[in-house]
Amino acid sequence: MQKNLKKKLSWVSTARRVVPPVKSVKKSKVSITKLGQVLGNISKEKDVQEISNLVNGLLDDVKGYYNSKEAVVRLNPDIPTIIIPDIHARREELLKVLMRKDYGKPNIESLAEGKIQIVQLGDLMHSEKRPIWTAISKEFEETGFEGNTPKMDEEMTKCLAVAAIILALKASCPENFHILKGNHDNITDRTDKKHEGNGAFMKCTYQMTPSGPGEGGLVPEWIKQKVGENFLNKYAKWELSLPLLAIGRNFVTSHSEPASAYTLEDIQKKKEGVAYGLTWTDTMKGKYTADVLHNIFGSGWENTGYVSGHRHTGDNGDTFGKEHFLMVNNPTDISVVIVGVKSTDWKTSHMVEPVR
Ligand SMILES: [Mn+2]
Repeated sequence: MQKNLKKKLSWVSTARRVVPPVKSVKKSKVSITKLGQVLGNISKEKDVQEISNLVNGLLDDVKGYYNSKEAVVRLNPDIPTIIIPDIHARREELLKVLMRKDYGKPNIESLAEGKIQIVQLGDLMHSEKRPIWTAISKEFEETGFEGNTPKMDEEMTKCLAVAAIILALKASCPENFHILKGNHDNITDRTDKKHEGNGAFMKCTYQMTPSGPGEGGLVPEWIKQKVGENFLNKYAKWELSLPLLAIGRNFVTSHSEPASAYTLEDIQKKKEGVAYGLTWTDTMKGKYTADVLHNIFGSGWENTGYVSGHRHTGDNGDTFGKEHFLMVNNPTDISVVIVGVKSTDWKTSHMVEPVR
């Protein structure tokens, strides 16, 4: 690996020049074409070492934008918002969202020009396809992830590419691009429900390897072998610094629906259980969403809406018959929620768009 390191690092430094360090970036000076090219390269890149180096550098670039005590993002009320729910390693689908022209030009260009903002609801990793994890579990049983691991390399290339795209967007457009923590944003597969909101998981692996690690545990095993423990800990620290909720002009959004009638203060102070209750909540069909909207918007809450991802829905999301709650997480294509600024009424200001 050492002999190729110089060559690999030169690729990274080229990419890093194109996605400039955040401190020198001004919105108007971001080269959109070049940013687009870098994102295109990331989407095709196959070399795990190069991508992890890129992610490693980008984690440094975004450091100044995160403070683990800030759980709430206040969005710009004057520009439209695109909400992108769970990604789960779907890098091509994510790029389709960025290249779509919802406001006359590619969304990534509108984003960098400050004309729109994007909120991504977390869950970057773990493909949600059982056959992939069956093959990876077998690979782990046979190799312990030492030597060649083509199946897990393929999965992790996609996961790390998604992370690189998200981090590059944050580094280039820090004021207009936001990511909230999802329950899968737990790269070490830790369990600390009370404070971190983290829980270990296996969704696609349990039937195959009842005794082995789930996909949550396979990821850190692979990273320790192929990338290193420093990277693992650095990435985990970033995940824990992610905010939990974003407040727009007439909506709020979090990874999962709220598990309780949280107040703004509960969320801002990350009171015990809040991180878990905004990232892991199983389908309660919007039981507490109206309470949270009321707590945040006061008497005007009836014109507002709550958007979450997390549980699978069809193309157009699911309202469970509730006007003020929209759950969107289309497991095939990514469906996005677009909230315009022409109307102040939630019902007429948003739409759900499957991206194909
Ligand atoms: Mn989730």
